Amino acid sequence: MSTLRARGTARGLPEWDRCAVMGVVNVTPDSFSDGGRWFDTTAAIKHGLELVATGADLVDVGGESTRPGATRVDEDEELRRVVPVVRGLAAEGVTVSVDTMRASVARRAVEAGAVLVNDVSGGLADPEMVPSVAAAEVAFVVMHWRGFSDNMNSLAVYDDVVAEVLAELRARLAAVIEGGVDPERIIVDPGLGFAKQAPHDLALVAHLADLRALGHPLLVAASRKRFLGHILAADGAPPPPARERDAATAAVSAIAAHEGAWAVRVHDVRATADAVRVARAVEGAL
Ligand code: PMM
Repeated sequence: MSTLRARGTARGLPEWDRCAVMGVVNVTPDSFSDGGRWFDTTAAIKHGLELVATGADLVDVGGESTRPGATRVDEDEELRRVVPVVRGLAAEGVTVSVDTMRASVARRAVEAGAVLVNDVSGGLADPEMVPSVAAAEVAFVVMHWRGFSDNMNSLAVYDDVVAEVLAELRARLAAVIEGGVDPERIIVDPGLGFAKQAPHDLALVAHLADLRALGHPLLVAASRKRFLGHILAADGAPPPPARERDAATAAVSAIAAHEGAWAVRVHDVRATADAVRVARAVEGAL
């Protein structure tokens, strides 16, 4: 079976002929890599359209920062940030996903045109999320998650990170399917940087094939994350800032595409779109 065919797609989403590129629009003042830049609705919509123009297949809109240590935004504020941006992008024909842990935000975003709910907690943060996604019949990202950002670093303890993430994801997938979400609509994600230290993230990237073997389309979201900063830090020097990690991000995108990922979630779309094209050309030459 070719890698392309093995990649799979999620029902309700367009089928891409390669690893898709998910561009990120964080409508937040404090996301760790682009906080504050797209905080205004008009700027956020414009940025989403720019991401599509540079090669994004879909755009992920979020209104709550999940950077390590972040505290939660309140529900009204999250709705205020997210819904108009989802509506504006969907009205322009963009395939939109909503990055939220709240069922109310997911429901309103779907009404506004989102076709995928990207919940970094995999439905654990809000008991209404799984029933809401099941009822809405939209695609759902189930990410590996152990707890909220304010204390997730203390949860980054593993004997065998790959085995434990796989086991916890399997349990989560079973619960989400038991809760009524169509298995064909579920995408899995290892949750790089969430309750993980740099060596954990690296081990997971090295074992993407095991994550693929869970049998669902795979989303990989390495963009600008701390483990890339660790890799890039020169001897004794601090890691480069988040916005100087885009070449490293594109390297992971090429690896993920080669390993059969369904999509990669990135801030800098252009470099990753090229990386994915290269991976596809190499596959084509096999
Ligand atoms: N990471 C962030 C936000 N949303 N969604 C998924 N599915 N997977 C991730 O790893 C993920 C996510 C945090 O990154 P950002 O603040 O730079 O957007």
